[in-house]
Amino acid sequence: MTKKALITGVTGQDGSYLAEFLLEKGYEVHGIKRRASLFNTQRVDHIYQDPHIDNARFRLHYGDLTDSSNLTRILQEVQPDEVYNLGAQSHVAVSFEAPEYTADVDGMGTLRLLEAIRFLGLEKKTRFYQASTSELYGLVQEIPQRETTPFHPRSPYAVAKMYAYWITVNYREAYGMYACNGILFNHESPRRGETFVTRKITRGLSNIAQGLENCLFMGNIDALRDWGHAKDYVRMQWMMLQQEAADDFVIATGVQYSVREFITWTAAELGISLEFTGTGVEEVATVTQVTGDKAPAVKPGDVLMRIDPRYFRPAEVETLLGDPTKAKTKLGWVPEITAQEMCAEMVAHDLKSAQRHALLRTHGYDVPVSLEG
Ligand code: NDP
Ligand code: GDR
Repeated sequence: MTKKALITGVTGQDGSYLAEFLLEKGYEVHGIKRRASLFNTQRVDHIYQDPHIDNARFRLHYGDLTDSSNLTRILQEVQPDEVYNLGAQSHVAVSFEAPEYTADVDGMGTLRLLEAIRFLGLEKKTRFYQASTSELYGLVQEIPQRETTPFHPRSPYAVAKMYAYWITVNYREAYGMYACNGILFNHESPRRGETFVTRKITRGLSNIAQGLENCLFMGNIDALRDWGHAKDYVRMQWMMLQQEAADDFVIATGVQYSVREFITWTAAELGISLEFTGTGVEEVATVTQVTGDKAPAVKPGDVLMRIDPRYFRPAEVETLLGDPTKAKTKLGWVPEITAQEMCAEMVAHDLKSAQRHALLRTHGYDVPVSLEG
């Protein structure tokens, strides 16, 4: 029997990698996509299958985590063996701007999905994965953070995700559902949203290297994160649903770097050496040397990065470092891609895009950088 999976957030970074992964495993994959004025399916276009052909194994459904009736109807139609709840307003800084919406989608949305599963009598058939987050640890109580570390969320996003975490545990305990939390630390890729810090850096510096932008404006570059690759992390999401009993797991690499280090790696990938001088909001990164041919628009003395306090958050998570021992020992999961390798892959992707854009510009086709992708 072909297994069926339903993914919320299929148009996002993780949703696209997970859909690919499950299709390779032979699953029939259903994804929930929000209605938008643009297609917004760039991350899954390469696996799209025309629904008119026989045996199409990838299908998209219009839906939204704020709409119970819609979730119930899709679940009833699909009758999935596995549900992966990846849909969320996932930007921490944006959650301070839109706290109520974030609570509705990230917190209540999880409840709506669990309740729809129960209402349809699928609670013994359907396994449920909840995209929990290292942001739950916020103001960290223990280093490194593990499954037993107390939570102290520091943003409306993290507080909403805390509700989602506990309602998942509650449905497991109350109704015997196979429901798991993956407490995932930051994971990135060339498909990462452009406003998250790693992608902002790889894309921004690649654009600067090609003369499309002048300077990168950053927030707290002292922040420390445990960065992994999204491909490694979606594999683990699936593994968590294949166990005998449902459980919660920290997914992390166990290695931590600063945002400043990520800027340095990115610049190095482009053949640029940087020197950081000044402190606080006065800190700048200046070019000391350029080698190779990847950054023709950059020369020594250029200031490539400045601090803009508008990227500071009302409450910051300064440091996160995960302990993935439980995932390694119980599930045999080991991340295969290092943060530096991931950075190189992201730069290669963004540089190619910047070079294409620069070429178009040279020939008089001035597409806005934001639309060129
Ligand atoms: P993305 O922001 O790339 O994707 C989020 C997805 O959720 C998109 O498909 C988005 O749709 C969808 N979505 C947003 N609002 C709604 C809504 N109201 N109803 C239905 N779908 C909605 O996030 P990631 O792929 O990076 O992360 C996946 C999940 O994992 C998220 O829940 C995130 O909070 C969580 N997480 C992520 C980590 C990371 O480092 N990446 C770490 C820990 C947890 P659209 O394309 O239309 O915007
Ligand atoms: P985070 O990721 O908040 O950890 O949430 P993000 O990449 O946005 O920030 C990481 C750290 O970098 C600092 N920072 C900046 N961040 C952004 N976005 N833009 C900047 O200019 C900038 N300058 C410095 C931030 O202050 C922060 O400390 C991500 C999301 O994917 C969540 O959904 C997920 O739950 C967590 O990771 C784990």
